[in-house]
Amino acid sequence: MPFCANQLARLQPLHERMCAHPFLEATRDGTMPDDRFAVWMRQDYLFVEAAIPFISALLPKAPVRHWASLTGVIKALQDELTLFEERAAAVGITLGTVPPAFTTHAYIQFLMATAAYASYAECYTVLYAAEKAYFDSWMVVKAGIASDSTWMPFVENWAGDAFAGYVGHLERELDALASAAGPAELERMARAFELTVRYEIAFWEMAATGEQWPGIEPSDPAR
Ligand code: MP5
Repeated sequence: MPFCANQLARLQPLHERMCAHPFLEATRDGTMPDDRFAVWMRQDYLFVEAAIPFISALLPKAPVRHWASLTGVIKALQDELTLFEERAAAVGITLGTVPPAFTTHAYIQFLMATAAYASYAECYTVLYAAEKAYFDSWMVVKAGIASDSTWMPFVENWAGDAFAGYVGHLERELDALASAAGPAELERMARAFELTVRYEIAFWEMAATGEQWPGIEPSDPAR
């Protein structure tokens, strides 16, 4: 079985938990309070910002045949930042003024550590697993969200045909990288895949609960 299909089968229970997350269901059903959705927007804006140096750090490790697609990803991430800014302006919220939440911070550090210390195939595994997670998550939202929802542009970004094609491309390339990897690297790739899915669940959870950093008490002054 190709690497991606194998990992998706192995991680199916986790994947189902991610797709059934109350954050996604409430966004789909139109019951997500705007201020809670704004938590996700502010945190994901930070994540997308950090994804640009992550992808940039992959270029020196990448085969030359991947350079064009990776630079395309950087451009797409920049367009995504503009999408966030445009949606934030539409609903009157500010971006870039809050620090990363604990989970956002951890996920970004995981990206940076992977880029610094892991092989290209492991880095590509994280990229694929994160993009696939967003595609599948936003497909859940797409299945029921009102067509005039304020959040529709996010659905169109991550659950549209262009993104589906991009995720399919990543899958084929990752399967090719995996078929050239030895057993030890394949094991590290499988671990990176699973960690990424767990971070994705944690990210929805962080947004849904308005997670605080350890050590913060409700009585502390707002930060
Ligand atoms: C993505 C994202 C998708 N924006 N945020 C998280 C937490 N996971 C995955 O990545 P991209 O690069 O924005 O399509």
